[in-house]
Amino acid sequence: MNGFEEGLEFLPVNNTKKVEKGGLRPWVVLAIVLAIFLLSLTAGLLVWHFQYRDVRVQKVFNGYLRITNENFLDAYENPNSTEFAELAIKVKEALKLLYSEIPVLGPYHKESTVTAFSEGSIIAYYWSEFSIPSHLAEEAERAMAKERAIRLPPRTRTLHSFVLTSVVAFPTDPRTVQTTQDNRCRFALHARWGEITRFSTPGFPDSPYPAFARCQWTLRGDANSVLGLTFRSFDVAACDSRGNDRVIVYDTLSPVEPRTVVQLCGSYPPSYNLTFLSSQNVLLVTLITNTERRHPGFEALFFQLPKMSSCGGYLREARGTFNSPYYPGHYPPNINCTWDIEVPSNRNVKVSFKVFYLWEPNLPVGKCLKDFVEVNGEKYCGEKPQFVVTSKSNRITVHFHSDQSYTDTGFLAEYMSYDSSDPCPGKFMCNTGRCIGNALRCDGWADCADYSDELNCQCNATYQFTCKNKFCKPLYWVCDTVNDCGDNSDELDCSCPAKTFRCGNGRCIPESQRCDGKNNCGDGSDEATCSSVAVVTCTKHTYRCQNGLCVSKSNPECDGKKDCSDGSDEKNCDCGLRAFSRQSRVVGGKDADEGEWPWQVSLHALGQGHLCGASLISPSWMVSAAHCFADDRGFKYSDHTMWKAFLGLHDQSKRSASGVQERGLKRIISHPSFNDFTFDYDIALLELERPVEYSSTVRPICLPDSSHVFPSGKAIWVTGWGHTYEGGSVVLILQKGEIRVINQTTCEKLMPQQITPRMMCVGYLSGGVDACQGDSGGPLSSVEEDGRIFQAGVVSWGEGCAQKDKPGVYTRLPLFRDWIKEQTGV
Ligand code: 4AZ
Repeated sequence: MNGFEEGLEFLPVNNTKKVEKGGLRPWVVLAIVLAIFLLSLTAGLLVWHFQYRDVRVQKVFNGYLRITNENFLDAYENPNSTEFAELAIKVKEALKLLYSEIPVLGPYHKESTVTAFSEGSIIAYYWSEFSIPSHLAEEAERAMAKERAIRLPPRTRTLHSFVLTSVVAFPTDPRTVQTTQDNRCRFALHARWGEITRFSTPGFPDSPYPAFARCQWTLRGDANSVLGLTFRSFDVAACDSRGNDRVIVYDTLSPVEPRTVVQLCGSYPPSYNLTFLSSQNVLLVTLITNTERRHPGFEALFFQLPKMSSCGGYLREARGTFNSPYYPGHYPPNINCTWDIEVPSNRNVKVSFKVFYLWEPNLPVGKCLKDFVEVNGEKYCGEKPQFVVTSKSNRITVHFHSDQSYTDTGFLAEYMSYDSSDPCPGKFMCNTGRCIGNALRCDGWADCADYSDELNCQCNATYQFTCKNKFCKPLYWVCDTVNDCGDNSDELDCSCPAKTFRCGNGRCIPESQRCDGKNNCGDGSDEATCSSVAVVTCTKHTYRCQNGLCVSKSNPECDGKKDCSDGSDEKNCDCGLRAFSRQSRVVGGKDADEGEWPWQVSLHALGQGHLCGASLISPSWMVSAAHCFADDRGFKYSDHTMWKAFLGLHDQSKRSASGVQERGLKRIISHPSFNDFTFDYDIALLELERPVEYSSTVRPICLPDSSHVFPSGKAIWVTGWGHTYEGGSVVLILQKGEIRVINQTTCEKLMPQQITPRMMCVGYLSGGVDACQGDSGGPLSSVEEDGRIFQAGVVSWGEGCAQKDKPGVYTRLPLFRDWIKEQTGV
């Protein structure tokens, strides 16, 4: 046996001897090593090739292009027509040719699909699918972006027989990625002149829209029209960070993000203006749902309008108003308007923007990169409270620009001429140019957006404190643990020694007594802001769980955190929430929005109309004020048969509107200790003849536990149809006002000998916002932790309405928690 043969032999185990004896020649070893090396290299290359080199990613680009040398035929609207099919083939070929010129796209183009055509001359909507090696994916996107940037003219391409311009394609909007082609939820609608077309999510309003759905509505109008789209009812799953269910409206028939008009989710009250305009004769509405949450969806109307030939104009009157196109509907994308305002030559002009909503998602604040209003060379955008722009001459030019994506409500502006030497006759002028009543100057409240009404004030020492920054604030806000001045000067020198805690009522207690579960202050303020929850000895100021244990945390009920070991603090929490996740943008008004206070009830006495308010606490029970049911001047108000309760009511003139539930009363339980003279214990419980059904406008408010604290300074809402001024009359639309809890000592000083521990002052010492006749019995709604609304009090009495130093007086609710439970079981 020769050595070569030896080398080829794959060393049988029983032949070790040979190896030991003879050994291998070096070149044989080298050959083996080399062979192994080559083998591994090949294997590695193969692995790399299959694993990485040839890994492809599927990319879908959505886009549209314009064919300028062909005319639109009606048949192009129907994807099943032969005309559509023929044109689609030509477009696909043109696209193929176009991609073939781009090295990172051409070889990887799989197919293109034409989804629709619209007028102008012809716009073709398509998507193109590519299978691109992963390492080229980014380059391909860049190439496509470069292609988009070549907006034509100036360059026009002739591909086949087409003259193409504006070929654009965007990576598929990730929000619209479609896993299955489900034609059951695709609709094509065409508007007719003078007609309004209705469409809705499948099953609306009786059953919820499908889970995991991909629906789309292609909306069209005639050539040269634009479309208006109004969501009449809108309720899809609440918006969350994962961006689950949503409706997206596009100003084109391709779902491309840069042409989004609006993205909607959550629920909107009926008064919210959800009207959108297109810039052309098409709109695409998509509904994408990724949850199984059950919501009714939407009902929408659309219609066509003649295309606006121009907007803006020449305004030559001494005063007038103007607004963004289609206000209060959302302005259309892609529009520019200019208003040229000129007033008599000896006067100046000011423009006051009463409403201003030019907001877009994902934009840096402060820079007006997209939609804006430009006046005097300055751009304004976003959401703004009322502001004024003035000119130094008798002319001013207002320019409005809306870009291709995202639109908003727009603006409403008033212009007027003024005398530059006296710009606010009889009023105070804010540095922003706004004129406000003189009484609002130096009252402790910033009425000017820039606080200028509260600067350089001479504070009235009898009831005001002078902050270090020169603001004047009510004396009773000093040392109340709230930084009212802004520079904290009202909370310094609050004469509590070191290592002590200053209570909300001014008492000083040792720091060690804070958060020990005992109400050492007497007003609960030492237990109000404790982070950890401990089981403590029960007192009347601690929350008692169902298992009898008490916790140190104040107001733990229904705050979304389980504080009791048995979880009882989070039970029975079907209360205090509104049906609509979005609030209307009623501007500066005091009119409540529909569904904003769904627990508010209107009580009508036989033949006398609305007399009192009440609040709903369960399907059969309401809370009101006992004085509403005290017999008076021969009227038996204590007789339950003389009352009617209206629930879900917004407008007193629309008591038979759908959504309003009218009920008689079965029983009135006035508090046995109610004192008709002092109004002490001014609370009553009313049982409904028949339970109400909860709906978007009828819902209960949460009742606070007996240990619940509403600290002084807290902002609370008062609502009702009562008089809007002393001696006025009841109003039609439910009103709301924001007021603040006033501490008990101040309250007692303001109305000596009249305030009992059952009463609480809430309002402003400066007056202005207050409850009034007809609001009695209505609730004080306090927004608590986790957004839930608790009833803090019942409107009871006051010396007049909205007068200075005479805040409204309310019956405290927590004191009556056990009594309510005893009487009603709620
Ligand atoms: C009333 O007569 C009434 N300013 C209610 C509240 C207030 C005044 C009067 C508080 O029903």
